[in-house]
Amino acid sequence: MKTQRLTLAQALVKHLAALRIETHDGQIQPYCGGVFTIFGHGNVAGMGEALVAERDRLPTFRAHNEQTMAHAAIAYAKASFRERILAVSTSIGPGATNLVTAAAVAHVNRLPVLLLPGDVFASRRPDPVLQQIESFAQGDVSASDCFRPVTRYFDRLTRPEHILTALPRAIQMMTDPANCGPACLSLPQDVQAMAFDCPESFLQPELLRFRRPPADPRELASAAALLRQARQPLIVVGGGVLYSQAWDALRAFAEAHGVPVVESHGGKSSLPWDHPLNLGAIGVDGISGANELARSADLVFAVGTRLQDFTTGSHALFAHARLLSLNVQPYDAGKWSASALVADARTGLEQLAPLLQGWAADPAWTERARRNAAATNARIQELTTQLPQGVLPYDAEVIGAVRDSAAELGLDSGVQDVALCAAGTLPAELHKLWRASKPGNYHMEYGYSCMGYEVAGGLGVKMARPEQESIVFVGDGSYMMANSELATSLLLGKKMIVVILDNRGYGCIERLQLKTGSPSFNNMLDDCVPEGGERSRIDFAMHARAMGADSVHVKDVAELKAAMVKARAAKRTQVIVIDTTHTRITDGGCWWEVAIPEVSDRAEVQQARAGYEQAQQGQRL
Ligand SMILES: Cc1ncc(C[n+]2csc(CCOP(=O)(O)OP(=O)(O)O)c2C)c(N)n1
Ligand SMILES: [Mg+2]
Repeated sequence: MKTQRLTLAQALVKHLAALRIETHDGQIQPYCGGVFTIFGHGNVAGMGEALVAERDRLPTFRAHNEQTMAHAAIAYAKASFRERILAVSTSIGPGATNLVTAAAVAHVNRLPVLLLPGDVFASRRPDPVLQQIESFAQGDVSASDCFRPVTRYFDRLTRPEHILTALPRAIQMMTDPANCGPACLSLPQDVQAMAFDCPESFLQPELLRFRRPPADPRELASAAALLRQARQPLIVVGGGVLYSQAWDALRAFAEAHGVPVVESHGGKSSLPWDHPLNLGAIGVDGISGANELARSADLVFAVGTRLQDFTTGSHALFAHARLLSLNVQPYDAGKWSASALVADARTGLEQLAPLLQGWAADPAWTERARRNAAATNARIQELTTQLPQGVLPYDAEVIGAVRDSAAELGLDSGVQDVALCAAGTLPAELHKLWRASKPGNYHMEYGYSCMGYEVAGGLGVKMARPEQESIVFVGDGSYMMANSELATSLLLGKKMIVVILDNRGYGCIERLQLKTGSPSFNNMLDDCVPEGGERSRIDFAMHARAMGADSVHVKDVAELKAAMVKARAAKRTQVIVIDTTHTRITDGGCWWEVAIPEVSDRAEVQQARAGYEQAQQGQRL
C-alpha cells in the first residue's frame, strides 16, 4: 500500500479538496466548496498549515463570528439542495461553542455542514490549556461534547489515523437523504498536528452519488389504495420535495389527478406561485384560502415534510383528514399515525403513478381549488400593491415593492430573486405573499427560526447561486442579533441586498404577548427604557455603512422601490432600511398552540386561557 506521511489536518484537507459528487442532474462537481474558518490557538497551526497548502483546490474564507459563518455554510447547502457543502473550522472553547447554535439549525433543518472545532490536547500535557472548560467529574469531557445532541455524527479524533474512518462516515451521513444533517469532527489541537502514514487511496476518494431509495411494495400498494379512496385529497409539500428535486414529479402528480398543492415554509417554491393548483402557504403562517381548503380535505398527502406545528396548525388544521406521509426518513413518515410511505420523494411519486391510473380527485374539489388559487393570487396582488396613506407601511407592502422593483429593470423577480428570512413577523408575510417561480427561490430557515441567520444566510446563498439576486429580509431585532457577516460579504465580493424592516422591537412577540393576555412588556424598545436609560436610536443605515455596505434609509414604500431598482443594478452589498409598523399583519386564520397560564389575576389571561382550552379540543391526538 502506498502511503504518504501527513498530519491529520493535511489528510483531512486533501481528502475534502479531492471529493467530487455526481449531482442529481449528472454533473460532476467538487463536493466541498471551501472552508470558513476563524483561527485561534486550537486550529491555526494544525488546520491553518493544511489549509494554506491546499488553498488553490479548496478555498478558505475568513469570517467574523463562528455561529454566523456556519449559518452561511448551512444556507449554502440549502441553496445547493444539499448537493454541496462548506466546512467550518474553529478554535477550541468559545470558538467551538459559538458553533453549537448553528449545529442545531442544521440539525433541525436536515442540512449538511461539516463542523471542525478544535479540541483540548489529547495528550493532556498542558492541562488546563487556555479555554479548557474543566469538568470536575468527567476527564474525557470538553466543550465539544455540546455538539453531541445537535449533530447526526459526532467524533472526537484522538489519533491521526481516526480521520480514515471518521471523515468517510461523516460524508456518508451527509450524502444520505434520510440521515442528512450536520457532522462534527472534533479535532484536539495536538492530534491535528500529528503525522501518520496516510494511504494514498484516501487522497483520491471515490465519486460520491446520491441514492433514491424506492418504496416497499406493500407500503406502496396501501398508499395507492388510500389515495384511490380519497375524493378531496390535498398535497402538503415540504423541503424534501426540493432536496429530492421532485418538482417535475410533483407537478405531474398534481395535474394527472387534479390534486391541489399547499406549501410549508420548507416546501415553498416546489411549484411556481402561479400554477393553477398551487394554493400557496399552509398552516400558522399560511394564507386563508389554503387553510380554508385544508379544513375540508379528506386525505392529506404529506410529501417530504416534517409536519412541524406551523404546518399542521398545531394539529388542529386537518385534524379529521386521513394522513398519508411520503418521506425518505421513517421518523418523519410515521408521525401522527400517518400511513407511512418511506421513499425518496421523486421515486415515490413516480412509483405511485402507474398504480393511480384513472383515479382523480372529485372534479368539484379540483375546481374549488383552482378558483381558490386564483382568488388567493388576486388577493396577494392587492395586499402587496396598496400604498399606505398617512401610516407606516407593514411587511406586505415592503414585499410588494421589493418584488416589483425587478420589473422596472425588465427582470422577473420570481425567477431572478432568492428571498431569504428566518424569524420575526416577516416569515409569516413572506410565506403568504412572496412569489417564487423556481425551486429554491424561497429560502426560509423555519426549522429553528434562528434570529441572526439572515445576513449570514444571504452570504451563503450568494456563494451557492452567484447568478441570482440574494435578497435578505430582516427585522431590526434579528439584524441586531447578528450582522457582522455583512462585512464578510464585502470582503469576499458576494453581493446581497439586505432590507431591514425597523419596527423598533420584537414586533411578532409583542403581538403574541398581547394575544396571550399579558400587557406590553419587554419587547418594543420604547417600552424598555428604565429610569436613567436612554431611548434607543439605532441608525441602521449608518451602521451598515460603517461595515462597508452602501445603504439608505428610505421614507416610504415608493422610495423603497426606487432604492431597490438602484440596489439591483449595483455590484456590491446594499442595505435598505425602512420604518414599518408591527400593528398590521396579513391574517391567515390558523390557530397556533402557545401555552397560556392556567391561573392568573389578569382577566385577559383567563379569557385567553379559555380560548386556548377550547382550541385544544380540535387537535388531532
Ligand atoms: C436566537 C433567537 N432568539 C429568540 C427568538 C424568539 N423570537 C422570535 S421572533 C423574535 C423577534 C424578532 O424581532 P424582529 O427581527 O425585529 O422582527 P419583528 O417581529 O419585529 O418584525 C424573537 C425574540 C428566536 N427566534 N431566535
Ligand atoms: Mg422588529
